[in-house]
Amino acid sequence: MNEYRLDPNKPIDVDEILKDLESYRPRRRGWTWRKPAPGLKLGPFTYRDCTEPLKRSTPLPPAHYFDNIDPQPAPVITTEIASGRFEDDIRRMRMAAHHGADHIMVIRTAGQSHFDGLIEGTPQGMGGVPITRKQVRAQRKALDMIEDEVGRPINYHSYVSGVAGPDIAVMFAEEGVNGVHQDPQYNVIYRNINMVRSFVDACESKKLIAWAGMAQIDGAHNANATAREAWKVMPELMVQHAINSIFSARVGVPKENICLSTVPPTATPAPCVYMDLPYAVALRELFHEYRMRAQMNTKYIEASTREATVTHVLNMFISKLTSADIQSTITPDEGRNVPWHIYNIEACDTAKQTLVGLDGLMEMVELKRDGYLREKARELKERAVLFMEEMLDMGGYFNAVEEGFFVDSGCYPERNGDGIVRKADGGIGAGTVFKRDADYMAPVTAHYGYNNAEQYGAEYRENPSALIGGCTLERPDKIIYIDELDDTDNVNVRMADVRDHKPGGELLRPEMEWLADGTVLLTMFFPAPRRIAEAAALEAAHKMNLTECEVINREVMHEQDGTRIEVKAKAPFSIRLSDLVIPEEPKVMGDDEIRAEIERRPMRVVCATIGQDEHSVGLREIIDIKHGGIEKYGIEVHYLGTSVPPEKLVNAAIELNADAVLASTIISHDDIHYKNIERIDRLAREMGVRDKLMFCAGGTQVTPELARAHGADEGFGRGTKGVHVATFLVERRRELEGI
Ligand code: Z98
Repeated sequence: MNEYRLDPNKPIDVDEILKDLESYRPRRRGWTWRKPAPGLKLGPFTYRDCTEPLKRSTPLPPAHYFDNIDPQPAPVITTEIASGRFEDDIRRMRMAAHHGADHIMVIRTAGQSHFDGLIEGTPQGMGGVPITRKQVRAQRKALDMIEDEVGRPINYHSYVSGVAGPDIAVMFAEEGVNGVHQDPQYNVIYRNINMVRSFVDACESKKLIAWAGMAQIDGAHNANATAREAWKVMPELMVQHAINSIFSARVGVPKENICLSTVPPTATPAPCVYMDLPYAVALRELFHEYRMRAQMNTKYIEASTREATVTHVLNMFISKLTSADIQSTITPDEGRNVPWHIYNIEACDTAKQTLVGLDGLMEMVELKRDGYLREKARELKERAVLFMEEMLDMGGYFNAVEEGFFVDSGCYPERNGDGIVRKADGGIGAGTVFKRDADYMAPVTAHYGYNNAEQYGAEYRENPSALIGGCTLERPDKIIYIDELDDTDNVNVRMADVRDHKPGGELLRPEMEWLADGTVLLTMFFPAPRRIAEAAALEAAHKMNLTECEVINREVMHEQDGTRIEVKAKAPFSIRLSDLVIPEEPKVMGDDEIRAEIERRPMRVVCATIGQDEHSVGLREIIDIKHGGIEKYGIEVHYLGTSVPPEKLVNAAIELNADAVLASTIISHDDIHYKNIERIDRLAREMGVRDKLMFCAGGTQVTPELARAHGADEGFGRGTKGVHVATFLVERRRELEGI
């Protein structure tokens, strides 16, 4: 076993994760919920609905105003990762965990549902990752390390469905997978897998889910995403939830591990909260014994991150008003067909920010107990019950599916006759279910139904695998680990191709989903109609020497006056670390520290825009309290105005007995800015005050090096903030006084 551990100061080393996988064993089984911490105090605040904070994490952007606190909301936060290359997803998992995700779902490659057995090795996927033992083991191993780093268990998740459902369930139970989607209705309706086979397989799969303590998520939300008008299938969604939930409970999955995959069915411009909230209430009332996994609406998602984010936030508002045990985060990647690392992470931040922002909401507001909300919720439940009753009348689920009951675009009991029809003897795997022979014997753990083990002794009834000294669930050494089957399509080949860009090394290339993929996203605006703007954007990207340019989002600002375009393209170059000139990071002291120092020892500065220069905005940004300028630390500022001759500035400094002069200079023709800097330095020397007068020069064309070379103590260029100048002044004064 190798001793690799994550170093917080280094990129995760996927090579190390891949070492010794054949002997890696998961360290635990089962799903983990967050630990509530009511009354949690962090920085200056008290939280009501938060959970234990992380040991190491990346707080939200404004956290630096609040002691860098990073409160974690109550629901488990999901991110879906699906780039097709599991090795790159490992890096994304670490980022996601640091932003608060503790449920990592790996989407499967297109078509895996139709494989009738396990895949081995690590082939590359399309629209998802081929789920194999090696891939699962590597990611679980990486997550074991990541959870040590962030100090919170991370639930790893994928799908137990398709023709090979039970095979996958066994592998997941062996490999420490913590959560799964399992719902035979999904097979039947969306993958056209035979219904008898799907329900029989589901019994076996659910037994394994129960044995391994996995959380199970159903597939009802897929009806929402598929239906022509998603809000019309609300009654049906409840029926689907009911079928899978009670089925799972009967097979033995504890109710607290059965999660309903619920989606607010609609999105703006529909009056969505008015429609979605009664539905959410109805669901919580009918299914109060189960867990809610709230997924965001994806049906109406377009390619705009802004729009998707608003939908996500509105959906989380519903979650907050009703409840969510797991909050999913989906990104507009679904609309653009590219999974980008950064949008996964942003969506996790959106969830964290929204839910923490809504902390304590339910202490202050309450859902009305009567009126429209309750009447609508009741109506939806009644429709669902009627649906269920009609289904029973006609002989049950299989008959109902044969009659096209599901994903019909009418709101039951309305019917539009456009539901998905499947035949009980049709679909993939039809005719593959056989009655067990009388002497059938299965000496395995977590097996559904009668398995003849007790013919060898009553003690084997509950423990049939004892007959063979334990099956792979008890004896992982019996697992046959296959490393790779394909010499050309595997992780080693892919990683060798980009070896020179290994994170932490000399070469860098922009990346969106795979290491060194070169993908960039450009936002452009053209004062032109959409079609012209699209063509112009592509042309612009070509002129930037980018390749594989593709418009992935267009938003009309005005039909004639402007269109916003987003282009995805490839940058066909790499950047050498040794070629980079990385300027020193500007020093900044803490606001409180500067304030305390100025309070103890007041400071006075005189400032002006010098020469014949009427610019004032830049300097005012540095001074004014409104923009976070140096005034806010209590520094006494005397502003002399614009076009101030250097003599006047120096004289004023002497008269006022100032500690410092700040000279702003924007105009740069004939190097006038540096000439004026030199003049101030010379005048101050001539008047004998230069050694105790600090002198800073600033402006868009000023560089620190040249300002110093021309006699200033320091120069401040573009991007300077008040805090940079204040830090310099405080530190310089200490230096001059030998403190
Ligand atoms: C989600 N964004 O739920 P394939 N089984 C069930 C599913 O819901 C799904 C699959 C299997 C969604 C992801 N759901 C979509 C119950 C998929 C996936 O055949 O490998 O695509 O099965 O988070």
